[in-house]
Amino acid sequence: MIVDNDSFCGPLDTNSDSIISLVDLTSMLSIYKQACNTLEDDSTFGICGRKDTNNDGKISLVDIVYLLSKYKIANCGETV
Ligand SMILES: [Ca+2]
Ligand SMILES: [Ca+2]
Repeated sequence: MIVDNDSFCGPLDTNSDSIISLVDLTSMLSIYKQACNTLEDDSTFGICGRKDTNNDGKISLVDIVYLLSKYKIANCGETV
């Protein structure tokens, strides 16, 4: 899938505080069902990873369910 614009999906943790909260959920919902560019460097996403969690070039229910599975879990459950 080729997306011919600069609409990056971005990081799951949009405000980079290492925890998924309402602000991050709101950010994801704002691009729900939209195509977005997944060609970003993984290292730019932080500990919680990318918004497009299954890397299919769009934000769908799968990605939202993933976000909710990490909701309010410190460092997205990763060991730091
Ligand atoms: Ca956050
Ligand atoms: Ca996706």
